[in-house]
Amino acid sequence: MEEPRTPPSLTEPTEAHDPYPPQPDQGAPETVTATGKPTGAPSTARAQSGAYLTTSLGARLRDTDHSLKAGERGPTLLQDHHLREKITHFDHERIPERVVHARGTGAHGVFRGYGTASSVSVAGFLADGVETPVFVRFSTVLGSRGSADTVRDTRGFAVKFYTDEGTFDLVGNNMPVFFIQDGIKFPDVVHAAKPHPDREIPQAQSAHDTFWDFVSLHTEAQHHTMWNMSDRGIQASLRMMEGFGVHTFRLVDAEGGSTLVKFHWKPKAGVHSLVWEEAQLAAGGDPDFHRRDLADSIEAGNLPQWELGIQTFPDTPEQMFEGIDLLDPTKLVPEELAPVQPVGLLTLTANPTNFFSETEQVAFHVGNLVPGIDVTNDSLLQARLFSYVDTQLTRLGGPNFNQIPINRPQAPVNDMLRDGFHQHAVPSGVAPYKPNSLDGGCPFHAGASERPFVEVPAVVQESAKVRAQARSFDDHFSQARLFYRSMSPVEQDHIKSAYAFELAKCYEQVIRERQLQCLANIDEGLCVSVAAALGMSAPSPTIEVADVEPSPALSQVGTPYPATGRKVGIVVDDSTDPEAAAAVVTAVTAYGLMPFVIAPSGGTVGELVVARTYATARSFEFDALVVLGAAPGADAVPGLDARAGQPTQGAAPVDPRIAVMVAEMWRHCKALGAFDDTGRDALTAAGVPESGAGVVTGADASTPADLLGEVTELLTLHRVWDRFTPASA
Ligand code: HDD
Repeated sequence: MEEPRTPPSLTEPTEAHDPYPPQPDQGAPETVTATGKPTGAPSTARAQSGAYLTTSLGARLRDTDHSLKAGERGPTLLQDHHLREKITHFDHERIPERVVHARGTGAHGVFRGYGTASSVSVAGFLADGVETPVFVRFSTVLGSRGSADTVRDTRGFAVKFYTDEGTFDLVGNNMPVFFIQDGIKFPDVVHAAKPHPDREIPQAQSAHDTFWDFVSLHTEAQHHTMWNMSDRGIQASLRMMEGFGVHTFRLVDAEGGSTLVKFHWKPKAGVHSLVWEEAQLAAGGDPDFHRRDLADSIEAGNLPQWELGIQTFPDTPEQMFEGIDLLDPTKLVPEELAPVQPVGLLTLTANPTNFFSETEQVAFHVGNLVPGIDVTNDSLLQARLFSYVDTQLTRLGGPNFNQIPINRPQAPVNDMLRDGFHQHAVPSGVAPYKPNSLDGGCPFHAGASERPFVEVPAVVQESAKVRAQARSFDDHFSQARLFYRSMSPVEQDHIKSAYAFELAKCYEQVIRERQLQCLANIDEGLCVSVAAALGMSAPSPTIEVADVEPSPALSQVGTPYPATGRKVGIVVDDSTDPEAAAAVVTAVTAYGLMPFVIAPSGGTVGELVVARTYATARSFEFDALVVLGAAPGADAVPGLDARAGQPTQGAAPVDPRIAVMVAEMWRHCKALGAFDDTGRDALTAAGVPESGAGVVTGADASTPADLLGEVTELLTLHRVWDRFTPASA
């Protein structure tokens, strides 16, 4: 009998069936909001149909594994259309990555207006109960498409609202201020922050000479740089990140009256960050840390939510508020002076079906406005109004990028734009011009009752053409001081360490000296600490900077948030009772937390599926850790990691990887729980005191509710802050 060429268990299934539908959490194209509107790309955008492999034009293929050859060992024939089509298409699969914000991840969702903004804006999607589909893309700024998620950087927070009145894009960041006051400086700051042009290093970070060269010379960047050096530069999760429209925008009411506003996104899960060591570990251990967290949370039904809020200011000719120039994007308005008023709720509901088609091809533009929302003269914003369409012409290959499924509006479209590369529409009629009689005058101008977009008729002062900025933009330091002095001691310590780290990575002494001078102007104590860490002397301030009232709302520490959706690692070993492990998982889930069973090897523990093995788990993945048992796995290498504490005499041996994990969780001030002697042994091996802050021990894992209750309580504050000993204490 002839031998099979491959073992039967390795053969492909042969039963013909239609393409698999999207996974439940990817249902975007066919998902509808509560009011029945489709979200995201329309279902007609689905690429595949039928059970059989075909050419791009539908001819069925019987083989895609062998090219057409003149004999089994002969040369390949030019006539092989399938070979040529397959390779040609592959050769052109990549498009240019975004010039900034190249690394990103997206999700579909829905926005529901509260109606609270209706007195200041006629925008339909802000009206009470109106549901609007959205697509959100989060990003880092500096790194390439394949760079790590947890680098120290600003994060993009771009939201596309597919409203009935056209598409509105709110293209913001996770920081409320920007490096520059005028968009003409954008190429400068980006060139300085991107990798050095000669060696193209470092990737995705600001810890290098050209960045610090620029920001220490161009001092209006100091405020944004302070945010980057703070914990805001290393956010714990995209779900736990604030968003800001940065610029001052205008809202327009039914009478045509306008109000100046700043947009804020407030995460329901709270605003939380990593610590620097976690960020560094994650960048190597899981470069996809943030995108995985977002997708996993949505898939688990733990849907991320943000409230959209506005700070409002009278639209006076001066456009100043409490001495702050509202057109200066390097300044924020403290929430204590202008409270953020909630106007709607964003919920992310579905992962993209296809990363490239949706997340990569989505094209945002600050000029995508709807009736009721308009721009101001902020010169940073004005330059952006040009840049976002322009950049898509190269990135997406022509002027028809709004016809790509993810960019298609959900409002009816009747434009007179025609032809161009990648034209997908088949417009009817013969008169794409106005006025016309041949198409019966269609399309018509919308009258006042048809809710057209109307620009605010703001008066432009008569003045000479100048290349200059108003004097009110000259203060570059007082708000950097405001931010620093609003931080808790532990957050201030993190800022000092971040400056010390980044400047120590610079090679040029003159750049360090200049940045220390900037820090002296911002806060002398900060400057002294950073200088000491660099082994340099601290300069004295050179200018007088206004003293500022701290804004407690800027601090991330101290406000409790629901612990829902936090990740708890549950460490078991081969001797753990599966029923006790199941009881712990049940309790974790009952508290609204996400359980991850960590076992010596893969497979199952009783009925539980092992989420991580001792080899694949690392501390940065979990917000809290609960240990039931941690005896060495069969693949453990004794003394694998020198940082693991040695077991004390008489204690049972603990797997060195778990000892490292417990020690890291302790160092990173995360909640720790241990059951029975077997769990306590892991604490001992890691050098963690049982009586330490945020350490909870329990006698019996089969009744875990109390212990998990305490862990949940600890998680509401994100970290066990008491464990940090601020240097300034
Ligand atoms: Fe920008 C992308 C946010 C200033 C030019 N920007 C981009 C993205 C975000 C921001 C979130 C990614 C969008 C996506 O996910 O596709 N940008 C900001 C914010 C700014 C800002 C909050 C200041 C307040 N940007 C800014 C200026 C310019 C640009 C001043 C140019 C004059 N930005 C671009 C761009 C990008 C972009 C080159 C690259 C990819 C894209 O637009 O679509 O046009």
